[in-house]
Order: sequence, then structure tokens, then C-alpha cells
Amino acid sequence: MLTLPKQLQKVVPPIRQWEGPKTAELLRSPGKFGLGQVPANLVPDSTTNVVCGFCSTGCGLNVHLKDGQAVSLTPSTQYPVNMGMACPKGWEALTPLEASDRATTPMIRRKRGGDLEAVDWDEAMIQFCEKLKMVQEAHGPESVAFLSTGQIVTEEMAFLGALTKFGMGILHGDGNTRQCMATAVAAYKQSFGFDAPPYTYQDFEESDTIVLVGSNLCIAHPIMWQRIERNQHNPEIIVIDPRKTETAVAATQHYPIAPKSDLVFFYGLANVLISKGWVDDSYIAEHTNDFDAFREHISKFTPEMVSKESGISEEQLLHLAKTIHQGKRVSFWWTMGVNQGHEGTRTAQALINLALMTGNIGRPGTGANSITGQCNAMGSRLFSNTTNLLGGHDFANPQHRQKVADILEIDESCIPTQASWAYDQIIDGIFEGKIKALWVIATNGAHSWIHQDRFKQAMEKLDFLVVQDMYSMTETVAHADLLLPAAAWAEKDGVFINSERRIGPVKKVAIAPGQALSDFNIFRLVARYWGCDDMFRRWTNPENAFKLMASLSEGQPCDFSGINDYRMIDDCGGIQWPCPPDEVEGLENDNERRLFSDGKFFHPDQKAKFLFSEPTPVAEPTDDEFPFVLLTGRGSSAQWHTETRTKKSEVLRKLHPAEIYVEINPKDAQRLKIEPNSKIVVKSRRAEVEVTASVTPSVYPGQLFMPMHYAKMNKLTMGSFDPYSRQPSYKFCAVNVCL
Ligand SMILES: Nc1nc2c(c(=O)[nH]1)N[C@H]1C(S)=C(S)[C@@H](COP(=O)(O)OP(=O)(O)OC[C@H]3O[C@@H](n4cnc5c(=O)[nH]c(N)nc54)[C@H](O)[C@@H]3O)O[C@H]1N2
Ligand SMILES: Nc1nc2c(c(=O)[nH]1)N[C@H]1C(S)=C(S)[C@@H](COP(=O)(O)OP(=O)(O)OC[C@H]3O[C@@H](n4cnc5c(=O)[nH]c(N)nc54)[C@H](O)[C@@H]3O)O[C@H]1N2
Ligand code: SF4
Ligand SMILES: [Mo]
Repeated sequence: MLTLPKQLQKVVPPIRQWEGPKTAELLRSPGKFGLGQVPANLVPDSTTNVVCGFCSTGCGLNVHLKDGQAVSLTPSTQYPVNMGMACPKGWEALTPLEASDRATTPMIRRKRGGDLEAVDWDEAMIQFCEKLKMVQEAHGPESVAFLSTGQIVTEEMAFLGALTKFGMGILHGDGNTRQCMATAVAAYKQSFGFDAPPYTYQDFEESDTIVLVGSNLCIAHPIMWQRIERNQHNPEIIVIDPRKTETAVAATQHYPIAPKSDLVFFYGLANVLISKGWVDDSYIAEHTNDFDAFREHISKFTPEMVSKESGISEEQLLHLAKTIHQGKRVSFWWTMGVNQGHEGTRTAQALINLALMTGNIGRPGTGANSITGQCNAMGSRLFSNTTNLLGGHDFANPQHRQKVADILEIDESCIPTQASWAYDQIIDGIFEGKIKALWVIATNGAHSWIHQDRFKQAMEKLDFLVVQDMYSMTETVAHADLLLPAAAWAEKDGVFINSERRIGPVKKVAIAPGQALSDFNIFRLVARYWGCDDMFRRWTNPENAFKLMASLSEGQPCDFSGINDYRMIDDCGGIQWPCPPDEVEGLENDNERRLFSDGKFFHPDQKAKFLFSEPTPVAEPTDDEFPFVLLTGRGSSAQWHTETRTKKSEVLRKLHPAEIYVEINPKDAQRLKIEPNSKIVVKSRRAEVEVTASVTPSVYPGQLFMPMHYAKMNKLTMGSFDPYSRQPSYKFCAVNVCL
């Protein structure tokens, strides 16, 4: 907790309190912040479509209302994403709202080790502003940071980013999207000139050759997998994953490559394609740069060498190359097996290169397609105001700053001229004493960040930690000095942007418990108490904020300024960007958008770039002491991340093991005399964790797999980062097992 030196108290700027009646009363009165209000704009006894609040698939769910409140839901048959389907999480999406550990009032921990005590919003806001201003005053603008999320609505992300950076003078903020999508962002920006996943889900159905790399679609994106199941072209489904995952079992070809041998493998694959002449020369010549240098670079990745590194035989490599060559519509898809790697950006680009050189981009059923994770990761990529200036702009570009300032009617000098530190740099900054206060919004880093014990130490080092969450008992809340209670998905309005760039509706169909407020309204309160609310006078509600965002997007590759209001999004079944005003006509009947059909990319010369590097070794190779590679990831379609939400559903709890477990190959188990379902210890250089042994051939000898959903998992993982994206390498560290 922060104790303020006497002399400093004088210099802290006064906190501007709410004018007129006390905040709590204002919050309760209808039409202001809407606490406890019956949801507006909906017919009381009707059905309305909202987008699911878990994964990036963005399924449409029909919420059935009684007296204006949600009573149940069914998957929407009309929504173009899911066509009547939903996974178990979607069906259970309303259950977590009812949990008994919902955060219902702001809470303060007055002394370290003490309990959180309920306070009203007035006191919470005064404490929040006083403490953060004190820290800033004493230690400068770098000393306060925020960590946010891919799971709040886009309007909230934009508000948070603008409030902190333009209004509060905070320099550094990042999100859990660093753990997740940063690699894809860096790869696309460098290769295409803008962060632009090019596909539409229809491509799953149109493709005749589907290459899934480090992606366990059946578990992580079950409804995307259903879209593949609807494919009428008898497609080859190729899975490249060290594990025999549920998706690998369902595929027509599985290449169990050695963990983190992807870069070498794909360079080798490119080499085979080139040496056989299986490339599209005219596409390369017309639409790309630097192919010759790329060809030169990969010439040393001979089948023999690649086979040795990846464990995939030369014949198999040739067979894969041939399958890609024979495909008329080949699509490449990747997720965390690529993004969460020490050379993830170049690996993603190795896939982009394959699509470019075979001309498999811009046509139905093709593409170099990064699948996102969280419901609104794509919203955060454009509007979190962390690595990009709002709307995919550049902090360092004076014209961009001026444009944003003009649209928001703020002074250009309020906008920082550089992007923020990345997540890991913020954590390091805490250890270096540069960051003293942290505001965490809708992410649970004390469970999900790498090298967990170190993360928790960092939280304890802070002078002041604010956590804004819908629950009062998460691993991160356990360290908080102040808890701000947030309304959840379905208790607020806004939009999510799904993996295929579709902007879809989120609606207030339920009332948040107690004093909990939507994140949007918490940001309004903060602006007011901080004294910068004049700057945000136009951010009166999410829809008005949406209109500002639409203006900010104008002229950008993500231009959606043709969308006038929420109703239009609803009427069209969601709208994919880009959607400038001249592309609005006929949208209701033809709502599929794919990028690059004209072969024009977003670099100034409109060409895509071939990018490549020398492969590099992993940070922590296996050795005699730690002979196993630990892989981590999603465990079941019923579990969501740190399980704050999904564990609240009795139905979902029945669909996965209750206790932490590790998957180990039968040969290893036999050798080490490990009985199925016995307790064993997994040990890394960071920690030891007791787990249940799940003996299964889905992991290969020498490898282990642990799902990320159990609290202790990330005690084992280590911090190593892709140099371009600074995304952590969650999927490789050296461990051992003992009885
Ligand atoms: N049920 C459920 N669904 C989810 C989520 C959830 O928590 N639960 N989370 C969502 C989010 S945020 C995300 S980011 C996505 C993640 O979706 P995915 O990326 O599909 O899921 P993961 O299980 O993390 O990782 C995918 C695969 O990468 C493989 N892999 C590990 N190392 C390597 C390697 O070196 N090379 C290759 N080629 N593959 C490797 C793993 O074996 C694993 O099967 O899922 C989303 N969907
Ligand atoms: N070992 C390992 N670790 C991993 C991964 C892995 O593959 N392996 N994957 C990584 C990936 S890809 C990701 S995306 C991260 C996810 O990591 P986290 O973001 O830490 O996981 P969540 O459980 O989704 O945390 C979201 C938090 O926000 C709260 N919340 C939900 N809705 C709202 C809301 O509307 N407002 C507010 N204020 N709070 C809300 C939830 O209660 C929860 O505490 O984990 C990463 N960690
Ligand atoms: S697939 Fe994703 S978006 Fe669809 S219902 Fe399941 S969790 Fe929700
Ligand atoms: Mo993620």
C-alpha cells in the first residue's frame, strides 16, 4: 500500500469530485450511469441476437427476454457465423453472470495482508485518483501503467486507451493480447503493411486444402471446425502439431513436427515447392517483393536437413508439398502453436510466404489466416491504443496524431509520440522500480502470465494495484489494493470484432449485480474524478463512442465509417471491415468480405513482402536434468482460460477433469513407472507442481502437455519472447517428472 510522504501531499493535484449529489445516488438515477436499470431499447418479452463473449469465433446467440431481462439463450440460426451452432461455453454463457463471487461493490485493502473492505464508488474513485496521481507526481509519467484485455467491448477498449494516454498522462499500457495475438499483428504489419487477417469463414467451406498449423480447432474454435465439416469439396485437412490433438485425429494428414521446428520445416517446404517449380511466378512478380532473396535464403533448407530437425521424413515433406501444389484453393491457418513461439513472427511469415508464392491469397478458400483467440482480440488490435494509435494509426506519425486529435476534438499535444512498453517490459519495469502503480482490467495475469511466481512478486512490489474485474476472488484480485466491480458481457452494450473482422453486437440483456458498473461507465467515472471529463464529453455512451471509432477508421484499411449505428450492424448480421460508405449498398444480402482480391496490399507500393531470418535456438533446450519439453494450451472446449467464468457452470465443470493433470506418452510412463492417474511432480527451473498423470499417446515421447486452465500451471513456464512481437513462448520449456 502506498504511504505518501508528508511533503508530497501538498503537490498532489486536488481530485475533482463529482458535482451535485453524491456519486452513488447519481449512479442509481436512471439515464445517468444506468446502475440497476432495466435494459433499454429492447422489447421486454422478445428475442435478440448478441455475439458470444468467449472465443473469437463470434457466434450469434439468441437471447430470450422476459420483462426485458435474459432468461435463456439458443444459438442463432440466422447469424452468418455459426448458423445455429454453439459450443458448450456458448450454451452456458449466461450462467457465469449469476455466480456468488461476483464483485458487487468497490473494495479497498487498507493494509497489506488485510482483507478487502467494501466502500462506495465515491471513496473508491477518490482513492484511485489520489493514489495514481501521487505516484505520477513522485515518480513521473512512466510510473503508472495499465494491463487490459481482448475481452471487453471495443468502445471500452478505445475509451480506456484514450482516457489513460490522452487524459491521465499514462505512457505505458498493454493487454493480454500480447500473450495471444501480438505475433500475428507483427507478421501481418511487416508482410502486408497493415494488421489484416484476410479471410472470411466461408473460406473454411470453399477451400480444397486446409493447412492448420499449431491450431487445435476442435477444442479451441469448435464452430470454425463445424464450418470445415460443412465443406463440400472433400478437402485435404492437414494438421501440423507436435501432438495428436482432437483436430489431428480428425484430419486427413497429420505432421507431428518436433516442437519449435516450424521455421525450419516451412523453409524446407518452400524449398521443395520452389525446386519443383510449384509456385505462381506471375503472382510473385506482380504482387510481391523480395522473392529472390527469399529463394536464396531457403536454398540451404534441404529435405535431409529439415527431416532431421523436424522429425518428418523427406517423403512426407514431399507428399505435403505435392498436396499443396495439387490444391486449387489452399488455405493456411495458424494459432498459438505459431504465435507463442520464440520466433513466432518469422514462422507466421513463413506461412504467409507459402500462400504468396503459391498464389493462394485473395481468392475464395485461400489465404494466410491467423485465427484469433478472445472474443474481441481484433477490437483490441485496432483500438486498445497500446501499440497502435486508435484505429490502426501510428503514434510516431504527426499526421496521424493530428487526425485523431481533430476527430476527438482534443489537443494534439496530449497524444504520446511513441507506443507503450510491452507486457513483459511493464513487469520488468516493476522490478526495476520504474513502475509503481498498475491498473489491471479484465485479465488475470497472476494465473495466465508466464513464470507465475515472478508475476506475483511483481504485484507485491507495487505501491498500488487496481484490479477491475467481474469477480471478487481471482488470483490477481488476491493482490489488489483496490477492486473495481465490473459488469460482464450481456450486462452492457458495445461491439466485438471476431476473427474474420466481423463487427458484431453485444447488448445489455441483464442487470449487473449490486453496484457493479460497465467498464465504460467506470471509465466515465474515472474521467470525472481525475478531472479530464471535458476531454471525453462526447463519450456519453457506447454508441456515441462507436461513432467516434467509425470516424477514426476512415481512410484506414479497416475503414468502417459506412456503419452508421448499432442497428445497421444488427440488421446485417454483423459487418466485416472494411466497410466504407461506398460499400454499404446491398450489404444485407451479401455480407462476406475477403481482403486482397485485387492483389493490392497495404505497403506504399501495394506489394506484399517476403520476410525471413535465420532460425534461432529455443531459450531453454532440454538437457539431462530437464529432459522433457513442456507443451501447454487449451484442454477442453468447456474451459475458458483461467476459468473465472467457466468454472461457475455445473454443466461445464462436468466436461473436464477437476484437477490439474499432465499428459505423458505411455512409453515414457512405462519407463518411469508412472501409473495412469497417479500423482506425479512436474518440475522446471522455476517451480515444482504436483499433478495427475494422464497417460496418452496423444503426446509423443519426450514431450508433456498441460492445459493452461489450472491455477498452478504457469508456475512452470518461462519468459522468452519473440523479438518482433514480444509475445511469450508458452509452448516450450524444459521440465522433468518425478514420482
Ligand atoms: N475452449 C477454449 N477455447 C478457446 C480458449 C480457451 O481458453 N478455451 N481460448 C481462446 C484463445 S484466447 C486462444 S488464443 C485460442 C488458442 O487456440 P489454439 O492455438 O488452437 O490452442 P492451444 O491449445 O493454445 O495451441 C494449439 C496447439 O499448438 C500446438 N503446439 C505447441 N507447440 C507447437 C509447435 O512448436 N509447433 C506447432 N506447429 N504447434 C505447436 C499445441 O500442441 C496445441 O495443440 O483459443 C481460443 N479458444
Ligand atoms: N501456459 C499457458 N498460458 C497461457 C496460454 C497458453 O497457451 N499456455 N495462453 C495465453 C493466452 S492466448 C491468453 S489470451 C491468456 C488469457 O489470460 P487471461 O486474460 O488472464 O484469462 P481470462 O481468464 O480470460 O481473464 C479474464 C479476466 O477478466 C474478467 N472479466 C471477464 N469479463 C469482464 C468484463 O467485461 N470486464 C471486466 N473488467 N472483467 C471481466 C474475468 O473474470 C477474468 O478475471 O492466457 C495466456 N496464458
Ligand atoms: S465457438 Fe466460441 S463464440 Fe461460438 S459459442 Fe463457443 S465460445 Fe462462443
Ligand atoms: Mo489468447
